[in-house]
Amino acid sequence: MKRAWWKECVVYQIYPRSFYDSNSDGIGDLRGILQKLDYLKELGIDVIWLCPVYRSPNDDNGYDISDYQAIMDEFGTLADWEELLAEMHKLGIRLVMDLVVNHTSDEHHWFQESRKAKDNPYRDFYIWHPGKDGREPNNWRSFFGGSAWQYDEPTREYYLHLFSKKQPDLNWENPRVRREIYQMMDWWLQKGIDGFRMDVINMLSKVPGLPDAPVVSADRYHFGGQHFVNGPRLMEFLTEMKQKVLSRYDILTVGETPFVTTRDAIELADEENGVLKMVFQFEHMDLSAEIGAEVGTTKPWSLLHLKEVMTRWQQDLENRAWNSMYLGNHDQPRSVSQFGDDGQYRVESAKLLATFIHMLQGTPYIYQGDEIGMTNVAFESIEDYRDVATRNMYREAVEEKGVDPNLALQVVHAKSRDNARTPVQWDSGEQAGFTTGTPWIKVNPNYKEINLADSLADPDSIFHYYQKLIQLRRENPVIVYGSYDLILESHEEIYAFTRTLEEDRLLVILNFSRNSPVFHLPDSISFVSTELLINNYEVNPDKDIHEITLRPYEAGVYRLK
Ligand code: TEU
Ligand code: CA
Repeated sequence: MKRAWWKECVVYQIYPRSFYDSNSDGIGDLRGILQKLDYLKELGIDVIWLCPVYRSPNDDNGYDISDYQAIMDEFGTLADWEELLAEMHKLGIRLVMDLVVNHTSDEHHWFQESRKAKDNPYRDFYIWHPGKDGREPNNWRSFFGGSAWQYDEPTREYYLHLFSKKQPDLNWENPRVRREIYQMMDWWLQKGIDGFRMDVINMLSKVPGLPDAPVVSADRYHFGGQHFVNGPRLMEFLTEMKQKVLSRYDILTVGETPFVTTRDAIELADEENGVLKMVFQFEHMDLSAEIGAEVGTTKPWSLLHLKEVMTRWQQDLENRAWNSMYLGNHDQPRSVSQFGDDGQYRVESAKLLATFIHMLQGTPYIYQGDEIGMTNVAFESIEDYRDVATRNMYREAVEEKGVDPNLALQVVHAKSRDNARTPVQWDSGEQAGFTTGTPWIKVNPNYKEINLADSLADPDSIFHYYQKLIQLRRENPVIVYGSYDLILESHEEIYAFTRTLEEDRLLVILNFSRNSPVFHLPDSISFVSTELLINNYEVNPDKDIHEITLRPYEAGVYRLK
């Protein structure tokens, strides 16, 4: 594989609203991030992916943008942002900005114009259609519940919104839209940013005629992905974007690409001439949480499935394309709650999951708070939830489908995006040290046991374990570039694999269970001696690794010499 800084780096994702509040209004902000940069430097990360900080009415916490070239008032000013970027660069930390161009806010001036009249010059910036037989133009379901169409009185037509009705989809067929977007991207790049994370970038191109989705249930609206995921003109649009903007900068570009196969990913992030540097795909996440799933559905996952999916991605992309490694973000439940054990083995399993994402091929992404093992939250009332998707789906389930409210709330507890959006737990003081005001969303009540101050004081903490993993990755090219080989393929509790780069070989052993299975090294793997790189329990470094009785959620990495 070709060497590149964006393959070697570790990314830390910040959801600014919940990171740190510098002025007591209960909302995290840019100066809050500035104040915590030393902490991030100490953790050792190289890049920050900053979720949207642009002007927004916050229907979807910044993913509904009303001005791409202004900072959201609650977050600060453009001057604050510039200071943040300068300080980051001084510390050697790069900045990747979120790019949300599948849709804008309905309060963006383009949309304000667009909705006024059918002959408005901005009309074709969005996707408008007359109704069909007194109903929506087609049967597509919005990711956030209900129809993907909204009737708009002034012109008596519907506009398309794959997400909330305050997020109208842009019409990428219109060259003027594309030109405006490219100019805006260039404006940020000229300010010196180091890349873009591109929100639902594989949904830009819709199939002409916008055909109905297949009817799969008695519901009125259905998932229309086949008509807008990796649509007919997607590659053309992204090739143009690369040509006009991206190719002129040495940047990290990562496409958030739900529903892609490894083939799609290779096309998008091809090692030689891809339009993006890497994809951020969801197949492993979808094992336990269907994207856009309705309230009322939860899905158990199994280690064998996880292995199958991860292994396929590792193998198919090898020498061809680059991937992102993550187990949680701002749209997902907390990784330790979803893939580990957030009770008795919280610390062990959080370290195991960290080992997992750092030891695979791909760029690791740490979501804020995962480095201290923050967990899901279970608010007592739906009123405590803020996420538009959670609230819509709860309402739809309870009011329209008659789902028992307690059951619906249980699903919210397990799956709500707000699990990841409670404030970062800085210390054991009031409001977890996040704010001295009233936080926009409640803090997780477990902050007295789980917080950063305690993690920093404890040499054995999850934080220090992450620090060590990041350091190891920096020192060992085999972790970044080595090829992946699965061993013990059908073991139901142990996930083990090797990474090989020329003469250098690592063995990674992960016990994904609360039990104590025995690890037997396959005969095919031979070596003269071993060196222990990291383990989440005390171990004798000279231990014979041919047979190991693993402890619950034990994770270990050995060099085979
Ligand atoms: O997410 C895209 C996406 O597919 C998710 O909304 C997903 O459907 C949902 O989170 C299921 O859990 C991106 C952003 O990451 C998300 O925060 C935005 O809400 C969304 O796009 C719209 O911009
Ligand atoms: Ca604030």
